[in-house]
Amino acid sequence: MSYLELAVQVAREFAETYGRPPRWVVAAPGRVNVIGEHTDYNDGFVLPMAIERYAVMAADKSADGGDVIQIRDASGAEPVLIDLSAPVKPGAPKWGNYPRGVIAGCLARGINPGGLDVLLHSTVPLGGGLSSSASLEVCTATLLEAVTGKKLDPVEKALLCQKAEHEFAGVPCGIMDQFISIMGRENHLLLLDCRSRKTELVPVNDPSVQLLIANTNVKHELANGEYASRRAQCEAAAKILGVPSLRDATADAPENAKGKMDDVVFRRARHVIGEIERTLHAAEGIRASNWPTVGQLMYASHYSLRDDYEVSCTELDALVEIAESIGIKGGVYGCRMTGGGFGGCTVALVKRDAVAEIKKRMAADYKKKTGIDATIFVSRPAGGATVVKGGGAGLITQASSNAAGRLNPGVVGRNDLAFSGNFLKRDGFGVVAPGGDHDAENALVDQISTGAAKPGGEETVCR
Ligand code: GAF
Repeated sequence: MSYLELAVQVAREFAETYGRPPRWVVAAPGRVNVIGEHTDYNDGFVLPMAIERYAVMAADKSADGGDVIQIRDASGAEPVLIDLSAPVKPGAPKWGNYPRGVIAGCLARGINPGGLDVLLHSTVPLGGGLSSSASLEVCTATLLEAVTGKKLDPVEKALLCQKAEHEFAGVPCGIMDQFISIMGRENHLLLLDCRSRKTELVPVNDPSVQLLIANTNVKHELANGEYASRRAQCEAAAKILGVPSLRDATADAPENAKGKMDDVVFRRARHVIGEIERTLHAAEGIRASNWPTVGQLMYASHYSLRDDYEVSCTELDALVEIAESIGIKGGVYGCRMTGGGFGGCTVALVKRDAVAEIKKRMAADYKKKTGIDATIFVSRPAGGATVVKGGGAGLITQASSNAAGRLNPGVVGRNDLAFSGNFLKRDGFGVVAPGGDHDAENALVDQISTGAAKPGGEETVCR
């Protein structure tokens, strides 16, 4: 489902819940990290993309005019109530700590939306390593921007969301997830230098490949404590090597200092230093559409995460082994675990025309090996957080120009159809672009009707 279709659905759910239509609808995507794992908090490089799975919030000013933000969740989780007349602190229910932390950060910057009635609906799988928490944080910050009309600088916004996760959810995460949820761009990966925070968009427009995400549907409990301990081990390694962070260490530094560090710290450092190198090589490989090389780097990343960093698990390893046994002949260039680890998802680089067969094989073999049903889907690189309704003309117009821009290389999908004024009007979204410029949408609809462009089905169609 495109974010527009999802937004329309969530707007309806809001109306069912609160008895009136929402004034604002915003969406923020989850992400899959193609390579560069556990490098962000070592000042290294990461190469994620936003995915077509979103946290969406529909909202209106609170019906009673009070100072409470109430967030209901479409899945029926316990609602969150945040009273803005008192200091905002962590509390119950736990999932509310992500929005609470973001709201506290916004209030500290003078971004005060007043009381709100909010409905949240997320299609980012929880605990799947696809950044359900970061998408929730970024979605909250985007909502507050839309309501108050005060726009945060994107880097400041990412750091505010990261701080919420550190201080309200107690997870000492890096900056990758929040950055990509904000700065994702359709059909691009984001090469992020986590030290300078400089970003480079790396286009992925070869229609012969796709990224296939497979959810193990397991999440091992130790994840949070282990994450913090990895971070501490990296800091210990950097200290022993006499560098500000592992980003600054040379490839042979851990080997040369082996006598000074225990084996675990040595292997953690070896992973991070090697992974930073692999990420830069993979970006080069993607720029050159050198898919076999990118695939090999993905496998190397997985083995290093499994053996040196020890954040994989039998279920993730099973999926990677299955992918490897399918091999390039069967359409798989490479595969690795993605995200923090201890469960969650793998990401595979695959040939587009082999996707259906690969999905079938991975699902069947995984079930045979583990007894668990995997959830497997493709996603093209999606755009970052968006105000779908109520934010003025800007974003929807920008989205439609992107769609129109994409017509020349000839990529048209279901998302693009959603930009047609008809779709939006039919679903009561006629006001999304008040006074906005619909030329790009009209051009798209014209091209579709004359056959110059083809709308897709579930998947993007490439010509
Ligand atoms: C989690 C964290 F939130 C990220 O910052 C990153 O460290 C990732 O694990 C591992 O690469 O998603």
